[in-house]
Amino acid sequence: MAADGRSPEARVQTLREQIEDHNYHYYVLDDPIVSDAEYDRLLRELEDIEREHPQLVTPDSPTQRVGAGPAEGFEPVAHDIPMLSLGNAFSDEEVSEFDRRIRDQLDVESVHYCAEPKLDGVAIALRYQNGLLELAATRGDGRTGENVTSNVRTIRAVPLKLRGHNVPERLEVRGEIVMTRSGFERLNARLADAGEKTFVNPRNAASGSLRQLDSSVTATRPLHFFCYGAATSDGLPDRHWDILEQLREFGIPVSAEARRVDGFDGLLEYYETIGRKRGELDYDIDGVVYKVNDLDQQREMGQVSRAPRWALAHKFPAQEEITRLLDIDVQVGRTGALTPVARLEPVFVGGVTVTNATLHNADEVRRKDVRPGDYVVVRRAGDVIPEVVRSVPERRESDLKAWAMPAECPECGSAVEQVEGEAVARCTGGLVCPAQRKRALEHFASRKAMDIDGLGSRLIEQLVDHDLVHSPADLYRLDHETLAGLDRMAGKSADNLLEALETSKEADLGRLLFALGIREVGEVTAQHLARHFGALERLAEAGVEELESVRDVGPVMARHIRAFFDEPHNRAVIEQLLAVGVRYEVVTAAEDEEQPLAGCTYVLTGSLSKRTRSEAKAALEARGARVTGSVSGSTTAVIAGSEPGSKIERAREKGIDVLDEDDLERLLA
Ligand code: 9MJ
Repeated sequence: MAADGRSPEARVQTLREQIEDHNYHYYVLDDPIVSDAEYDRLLRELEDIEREHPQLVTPDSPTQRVGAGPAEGFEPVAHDIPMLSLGNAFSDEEVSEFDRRIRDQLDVESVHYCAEPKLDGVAIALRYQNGLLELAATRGDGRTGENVTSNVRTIRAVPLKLRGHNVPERLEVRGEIVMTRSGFERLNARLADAGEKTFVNPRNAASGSLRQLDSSVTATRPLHFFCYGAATSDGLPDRHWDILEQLREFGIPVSAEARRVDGFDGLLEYYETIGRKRGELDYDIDGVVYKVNDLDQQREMGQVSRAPRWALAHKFPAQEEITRLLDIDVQVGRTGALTPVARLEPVFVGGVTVTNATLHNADEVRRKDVRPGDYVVVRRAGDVIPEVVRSVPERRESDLKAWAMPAECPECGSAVEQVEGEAVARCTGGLVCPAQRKRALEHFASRKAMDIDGLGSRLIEQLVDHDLVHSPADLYRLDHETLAGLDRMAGKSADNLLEALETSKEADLGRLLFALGIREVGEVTAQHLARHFGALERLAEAGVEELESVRDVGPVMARHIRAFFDEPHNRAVIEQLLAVGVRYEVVTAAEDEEQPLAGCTYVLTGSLSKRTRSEAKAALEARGARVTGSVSGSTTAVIAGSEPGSKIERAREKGIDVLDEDDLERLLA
């Protein structure tokens, strides 16, 4: 008997259904309903029972994903229906031409399309017979691929058995095996630790993992699968979109970003939307794919050589390019952290011309073996700052000297210190260092700190270089004449800046604390500190123990805060700020009264228009609420933006309130 007193057969059956259901929620609905630990417990229980009763093991059991040990090679597989390639477009004109051709040939006013992200992975065909995974084959040349079934069986996103009752007897789905970016980073870190060769990008990692001769190695790789269609529509609906929906119901993951769109304008709008989202996705895409939605219309369009005339890949500008590294400079940050910065031969990447890219820290330069004079791979993904990914040593022309962090700060000549166990090197000059002073002033004036409009980095550069400003308090002593005499400043802009400075004197304690630039103290923690202490003097006197009792403050931050106020120079800056007229309202109310949402727990889903999800989270937390990722009995309400996930349904099932964006704004107000 199994643990619950039922027969092992029955328990095995229940466990398999539960595990498959969790896979479905995780991979298809992208909305897990159990923790990883709970999932592992179920899987272990199933393994235990199957070990004791080997006759109960079936090929579609979730335990059969561990891989099988080394194979000789991969058998060729002929594709009954060839795997097509896609025509490419790199400009709006080419897309317009595509749409026009279809309208002409079909003799219609406007075309209904289905648009999908173009995943940058390994194309794969999966054959299901009576709902069971029978064969997985790579694309190969489109006619003949390789049998990679034992490897693909280890990928949890690929169902071994389809769900539902109307599964066709034979079904071949097609899609892309990808490695998530986060999984790729973890895998490379693991390989590097083990002294093994790392992968260049997630696509190579996915391909290398899928082509492992030992499927038990593939089983350890963070691979994912997204389906984008079926080989034939036998037994399926007659629109591409409906087919995708149907495949989802069979338990096959389909990208959540697929949409129905109309006409040329719809195509371009989709391209722009996904382009903006590209950086947030956890998998690489290199464009979007447009497909005529109606299958009859697809058949009427037909194909040229190997590419269908009813589909088009609209490519994004490349996110990675190779260029020459001219030199490595060192940039000094607000807290003295030194960042090596690559000076590059200009290169067009990710849609802009890049001349500088970060190298993060000296360890990274060493690990990537990047030397001035090298050719390097530069990556710019979305709005993320460009970075040097690696060097291309094959193109190194002669012996190049390895780079090292200078022993002295390039800006002020102070000693550079490398703290044991920390990756960053720091200038020890503090506010003597003009670079640190500039960064500190930029931070002080920034939007989330004192929000001093018109005080940008160019102006700060001049103010420090001309010795006009040493500390933030000096900003409030500037006069019209001095400001108007600076480069790019005139009477009007000087007036505006003086007015902005005057306004900023009415400070909010949280912002003022954030503006002071205490190490590790971000805007949210600064608000927590403000609420807890109410006045600067009280915070300045607080011991480490009391500091640690404040929300989000750990021992390291508590020490940084204490050290900040123990430094006489910092005390002097605060006194000067108060002396020049910076004031804030002393908060005396008890913490809970100040936290109107204390005790409430919210779940956010979908996209918001007025703020990002993380801004909404921070705003709720600043008012005392908790924000969690999944709906549970303790959830107060689910806040849903546009295109929410299935969390809404779960909330409705549990009778939990669902709020919209306007409700959220009212809540915060
Ligand atoms: C990718 N790579 O994401 C197709 N693809 O359709 C999508 N590839 C495709 N569709 C027909 N989303 C041939 C290839």
